[in-house]
Amino acid sequence: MRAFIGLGPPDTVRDALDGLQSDLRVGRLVDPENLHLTLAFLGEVDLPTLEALHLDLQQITFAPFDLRLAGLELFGGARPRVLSIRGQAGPPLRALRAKLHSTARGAGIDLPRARFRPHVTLARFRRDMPPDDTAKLGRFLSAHADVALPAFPVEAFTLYRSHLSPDGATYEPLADYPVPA
Ligand code: 2AM
Repeated sequence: MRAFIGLGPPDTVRDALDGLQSDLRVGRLVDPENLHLTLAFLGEVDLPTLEALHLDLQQITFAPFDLRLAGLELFGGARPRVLSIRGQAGPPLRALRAKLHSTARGAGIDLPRARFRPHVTLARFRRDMPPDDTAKLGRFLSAHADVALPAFPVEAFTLYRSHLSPDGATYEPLADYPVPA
């Protein structure tokens, strides 16, 4: 199955992102319950490997830290494909990601060494965006590019299964790994 490890924002942040998305009149919006920040994209993983990983993830400890989402970014150059909001890549977030990556590698999962660009994807766009939509997207960015949400505490990470469908992906939380009390 296709799986990844990520952070699900608290409801207050989901609501704020939902409010922001409702001003965006173009593209395919990510449903509020699917909003997340990916820490480790695992790709296709078989069940025994995922079960082994699950046991290893339960052993991970980290101190809770604050995360802030701020600033919109568009990917895809002249033909934007994705709109996301940036996560601040402070040392605690990087340290947690590094632990997750080494744990996943230890469980036999081959992770590509990509640069970490923490973000929450808000919407996806068709490559052939009509000019009207391009203009709407431009207006949305002028109004909201510098959005900054209140920081929230990260006290757990989540293992997700990704279900792909023609209507867009949905993400099913399989297990939460809270910091020990
Ligand atoms: P995206 O939001 O930028 O599309 C589930 O698909 C999650 O894993 C999404 O957050 C997605 O990022 C991310 N993802 C999908 N494919 C990926 C890949 N090849 N490398 C890194 N992250 C990926």
